[in-house]
Amino acid sequence: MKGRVYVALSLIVFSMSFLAQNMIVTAGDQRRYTGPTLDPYSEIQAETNFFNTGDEIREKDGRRVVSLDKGEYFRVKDVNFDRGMDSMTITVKADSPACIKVRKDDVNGKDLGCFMINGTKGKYIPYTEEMNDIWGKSVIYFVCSFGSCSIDYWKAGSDRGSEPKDVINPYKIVEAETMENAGCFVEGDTAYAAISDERTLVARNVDFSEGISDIEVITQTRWYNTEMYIYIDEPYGPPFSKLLLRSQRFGSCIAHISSDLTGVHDVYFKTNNPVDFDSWIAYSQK
Ligand SMILES: [Ca+2]
Ligand SMILES: [Ca+2]
Repeated sequence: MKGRVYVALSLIVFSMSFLAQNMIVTAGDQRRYTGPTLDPYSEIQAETNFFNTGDEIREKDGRRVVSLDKGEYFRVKDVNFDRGMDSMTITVKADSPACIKVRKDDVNGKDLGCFMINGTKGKYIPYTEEMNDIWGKSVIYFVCSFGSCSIDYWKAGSDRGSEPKDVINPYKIVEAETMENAGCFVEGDTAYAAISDERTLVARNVDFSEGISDIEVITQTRWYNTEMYIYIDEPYGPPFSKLLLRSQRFGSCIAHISSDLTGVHDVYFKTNNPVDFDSWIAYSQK
């Protein structure tokens, strides 16, 4: 019972701190409505996080911080990087050298950048570093990879203003022949791309802000045991999804996806045999 009360209280405290942050609620186009998000271009308190293996502590001056030792991290989700990112500032204290890595999607995910912190002599000091770009509603991790430190708050920097990035909407049909490296062939009314073990296709800057539950492809192939492999951001390593293609005439094949993928990514398609690839579409998690 005590545990339950604690969880309920934590949720209330968390919801309140989330609300106190720079929350944006986007109305307008209902299809694009993705719920409340955090504005990373204003200060976000480190203690506003969705998971934390470090300790949340209150300093003598009243500030609340997240204290991380080597290997510990905290996760922040629903961060709306709608202006991208080129730098980040964290306000941090360390008694000896420490390193904080900022990663996307996963605690072991791609590095966006890294802060090398010297001893700060008991003070909280802002550190700014260049960051790799990230777009759209995303999940990021702050990982302490060396030493120990305490983070008070953080803020992303972008000098691009609010011009929207040219992104692909995967929740509408994406014609395969419009992707990079596709080539364009026509059979009857269908324009399609050629894909094979030697020809990888890529759709860049695909905005998965609404998550992904399934992916559907329209293909045809004369080859048996033909598989399509889908990769995110890099065309190697374990595939994000795999589909068995059976249609000899243009037809549909759907794969269920169990992943928390969100944000903007490059999507690579490969097959083990020659395939005519008409189009694909993703289904959101709603
Ligand atoms: Ca704080
Ligand atoms: Ca097509």
